[in-house]
Amino acid sequence: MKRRKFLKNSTLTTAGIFFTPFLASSKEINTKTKPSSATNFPIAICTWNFGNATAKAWEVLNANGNSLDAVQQGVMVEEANINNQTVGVGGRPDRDGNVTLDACIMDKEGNCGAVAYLQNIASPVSVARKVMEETPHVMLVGKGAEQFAYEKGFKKINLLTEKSKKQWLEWRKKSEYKPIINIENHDTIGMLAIDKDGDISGACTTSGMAYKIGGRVGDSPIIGAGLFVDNEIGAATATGVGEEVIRTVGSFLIVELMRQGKTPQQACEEGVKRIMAKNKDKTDFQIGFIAINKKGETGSYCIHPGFTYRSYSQKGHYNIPSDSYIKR
Ligand code: SD4
Repeated sequence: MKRRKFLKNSTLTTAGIFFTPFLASSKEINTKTKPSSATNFPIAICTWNFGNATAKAWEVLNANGNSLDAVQQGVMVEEANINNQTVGVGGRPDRDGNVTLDACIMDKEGNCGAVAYLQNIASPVSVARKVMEETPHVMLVGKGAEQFAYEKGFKKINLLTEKSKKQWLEWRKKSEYKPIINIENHDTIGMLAIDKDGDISGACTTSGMAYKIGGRVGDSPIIGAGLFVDNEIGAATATGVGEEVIRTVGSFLIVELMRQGKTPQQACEEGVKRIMAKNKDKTDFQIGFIAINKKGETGSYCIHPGFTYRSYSQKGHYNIPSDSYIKR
């Protein structure tokens, strides 16, 4: 369901929690992998209502695949989805009309790879994984990242769809650059998964803020900001105004808070509160965090109502509305 529609239809209470089972029949929740009663894994969760992405990740996990493959293949579903105008192909361009993509991936060993300001490549997360596995580096950007992708066999494609081009041309008439993302204007996918062995991985991928200044990079490809995984503790990922997430190193902060004993829910709440403490007079922006701990417990928190996350495990496939700092 489109988020705008979700907001309209939602009967979210201030308590903020009710579960919407995804279309999937209960058959999809089959029993190849059985968690013990104290744990809830395998599991995949992702920002927003991307049920096709979590379904793909679950397919990998349920076939005894590892969490790294699950998160990569899961977020690739949205990278290829031309109707998602904040990720991959079909993403909204910067103010000059260039679609520039940011992504990162992190595994159970703490290995990580990232690309930023990458153009003309459909799956930045896959390039990020190549950076992680086939180079001594963590992050490649711009032309260097693009060249690297071609060397690894990725094809050059036009990321700007007619729909995004039309909207950009319309925007150009006024060229009103608003660095604040409207809360209706972002759908970055960050995904966290635990496989049958209890190992955690994460991935995050985006085209960033619509009509951003050329060269701008947000939190999504920054390890610690848009994504962080510590296989001993848990993982977190973010969506929303990247500048604010970077300022608090949001995902790292949340994992560290879990290390100190907070639940994923408590840690996400504290992460948002830290951001709001630095923005006393500014509330017109959205950020959503999701987190998972080693047991497969999950949590989320956001600034404004409307953020949801998907969860797929033996317990079912749900779209879970997040509680928020600002109540409706
Ligand atoms: C960014 N965090 O580039 C991303 C934007 C986002 O959904 O989350 N969009 O700042």
